[in-house]
Amino acid sequence: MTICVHGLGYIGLATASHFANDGTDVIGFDVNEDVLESLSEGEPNISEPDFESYVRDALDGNLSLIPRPRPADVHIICVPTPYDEMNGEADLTCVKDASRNVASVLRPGDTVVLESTVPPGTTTGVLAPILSRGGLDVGDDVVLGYTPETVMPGNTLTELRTNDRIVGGVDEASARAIESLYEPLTSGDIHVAADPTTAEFVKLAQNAERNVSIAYANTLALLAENYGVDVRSAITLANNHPRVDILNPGPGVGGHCLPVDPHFLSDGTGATELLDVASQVNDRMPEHVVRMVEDAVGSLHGKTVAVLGITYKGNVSDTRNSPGLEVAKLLGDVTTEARTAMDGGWGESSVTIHDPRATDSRLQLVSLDTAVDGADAVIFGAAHDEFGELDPAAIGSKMADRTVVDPVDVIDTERWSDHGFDVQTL
Ligand code: SAJ
Repeated sequence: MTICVHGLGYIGLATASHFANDGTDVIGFDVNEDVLESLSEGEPNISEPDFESYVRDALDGNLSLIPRPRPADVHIICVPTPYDEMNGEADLTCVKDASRNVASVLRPGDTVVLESTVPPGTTTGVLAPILSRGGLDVGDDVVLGYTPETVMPGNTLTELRTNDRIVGGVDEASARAIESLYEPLTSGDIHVAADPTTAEFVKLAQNAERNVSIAYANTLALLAENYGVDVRSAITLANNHPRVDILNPGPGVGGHCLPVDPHFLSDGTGATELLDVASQVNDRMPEHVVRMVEDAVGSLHGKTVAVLGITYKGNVSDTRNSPGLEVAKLLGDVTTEARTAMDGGWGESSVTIHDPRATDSRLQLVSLDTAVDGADAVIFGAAHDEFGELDPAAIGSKMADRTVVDPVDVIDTERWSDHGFDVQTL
């Protein structure tokens, strides 16, 4: 059996490597030649070391890269589905392109699986019609279904091997064929949904639930401030109830999944009101963090603030929709176009940004020493493990004033307080 994976981003690469390392011949295709080139040079550019070496093993073994789509027994589509904000809908351009690529090499008896996160109805309403154009009948001639990826960036490999999977086929035979394809890959259970649309809905329901739950935690954080209550200890106490499991507050919700996926559920009926409010609550958190700094240092005018951690969460390199970066942008100009930290933004403060994991060259990232040198305040925007190890005495000795705002709960507040820091937390 040969599997062709279409789209070698984070998920496509994980999926392709997983099948290849399990002994299957895999061919990987991506429309982006730069991706193919860096992979063929053995540079997967992944921030998780174990995942990176896993991909290298696959490239040294059963995974080969191809410059154009080729026939294969199984086609797995793992392409991006960004949110088109202008039109308020999912941008399915890549899914349609990949479907056309698959259709161009499709043979009777082949299997096609979509893994990308998509609005309910995409597999049957968008993918199936494109595959049928050449005269093949989906279901009768071709196995077709949807199974979403659910791995947590930062813990990719473990979750790939252990997470349950949801599978939805266009008919019973398709569902069973896809179930047996993925069965050897995970120690988790495989759950067969009624159809692909249900499986697509379930994936969105999972991420939308998390977004709402985080909005609830953020709401509690705002309320707790009014009562002088430490929200994290309150949540820990509340979670002792057998049916309560509140998540953690933070500077906002970032990444390419949680802030986007709830929009994919929207069908224009207004039934998504709760999801919309949750997103608004989360979107307002970066502003709240800036206010926390402002309250601590007085006017931000002329002040220098160092933002440490601008990836969308701790221990990843991805800066998409990053709340920490949003905090920095509210404070001042953080792009390389601004050669030096500039006045501007919210309080005409200067902002410096440091991140040991981020790789976005458009950002004016500086070393830790440069970032904190002369700063009036430090904000932690992402909970990288490295930040938990920082020495408050060394940081404080470089700063103009000792204020630290930690909405991501990464430092030992008592330790930093002992070194004369005014510590603000969520
Ligand atoms: N966050 C909080 N408080 C929390 C948890 C997270 O503020 O208690 C923030 C994070 O800091 C980050 C954002 O939410 O900014 C999203 O982070 P995350 O770790 O919750 O999720 P992602 O986006 O990295 O991955 C999610 C996961 N979905 C679920 O857990 C339901 C992952 O399993 C999915 O595979 C992934 O989306 C995806 O690709 O859809």
